[in-house]
Amino acid sequence: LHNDGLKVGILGIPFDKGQPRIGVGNGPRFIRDAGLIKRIQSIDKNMDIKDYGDVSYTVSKDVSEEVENMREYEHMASCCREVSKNVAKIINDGRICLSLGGDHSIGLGTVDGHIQAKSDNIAVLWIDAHADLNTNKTSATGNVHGMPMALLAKELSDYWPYLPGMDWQKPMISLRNIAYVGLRDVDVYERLVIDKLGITAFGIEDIEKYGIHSVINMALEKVDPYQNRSIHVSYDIDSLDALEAPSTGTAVRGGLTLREGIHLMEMVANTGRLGAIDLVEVNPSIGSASDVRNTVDAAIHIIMASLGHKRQGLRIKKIQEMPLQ
Ligand code: 6HN
Ligand code: MN
Ligand code: MN
Ligand code: MN
Repeated sequence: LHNDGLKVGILGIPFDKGQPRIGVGNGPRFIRDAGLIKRIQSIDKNMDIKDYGDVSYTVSKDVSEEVENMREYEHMASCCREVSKNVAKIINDGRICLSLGGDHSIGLGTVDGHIQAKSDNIAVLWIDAHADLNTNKTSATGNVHGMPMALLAKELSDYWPYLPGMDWQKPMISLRNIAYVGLRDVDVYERLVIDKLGITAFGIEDIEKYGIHSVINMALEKVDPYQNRSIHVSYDIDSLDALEAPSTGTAVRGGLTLREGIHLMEMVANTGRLGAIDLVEVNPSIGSASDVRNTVDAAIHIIMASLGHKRQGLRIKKIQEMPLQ
């Protein structure tokens, strides 16, 4: 069958200090408790799935300084260092790394770990209502979950002050190898940077105009033109419409449908080059019990599509595999 031999490693990252709302740290537990592993295994009984548990960290001394307008900087820096090591290890174990957030500041660590494991040869799809491209100078909130892309981008490294305890975070990615999909709530300086640096960015109006299928083909063509890079999908659940995924801290109406989210993940799965997925910003403390159920279930559908689940049903290749004889 198509996904025979797929190997997956799951990493929980119960980090919530990149934004002010409590609860997002419980995302990994809720997603696991909704039967994540069983449901992934149902895609293919031969899939090799290993749960690496949750990342833990302590704030180390060399990160104890404050950085202006970055709330809980020392926690983010310390946590992401551990995240990066763990993600690199899982990928080096030959597995697709599935990271469960946590808020989106952990994307700094997951992308860094992927870069380390694949010696720079990665391409990033950042699926989000937001660009997460603020520096500490441009951010109106000081919330570091709005900053990971700006921390990762080579082209923006001169726009940061010295960041204590972040020397591990190198090398960084070129903005040529990242694309946004789903943007619809972009801050004024983020827009300026996207336009000035020519970042590939498909807003929700582009999806309206071209459809999700063409948008993903165009995005992959841009970030991975020779089709040889390991693909990292950083999936912020708030890319989905607030009606599809209400339990998230910065929900925005008018977003992707779950169908579009699933389809884009199916397309990435079909490349055969998926290296890592982040599923972030599920906050079980927001909304009613059924809001939480819907949001967690949407997250699991997105994950399953990325790991080869087919809505049309699996096609059996050889007649000998037929169970009904
Ligand atoms: N996220 N642009 C806003 C900020 O605070 O910088 C919102 C960021 C949201 C981040 O959803 O991952
Ligand atoms: Mn602090
Ligand atoms: Mn985000
Ligand atoms: Mn977002």
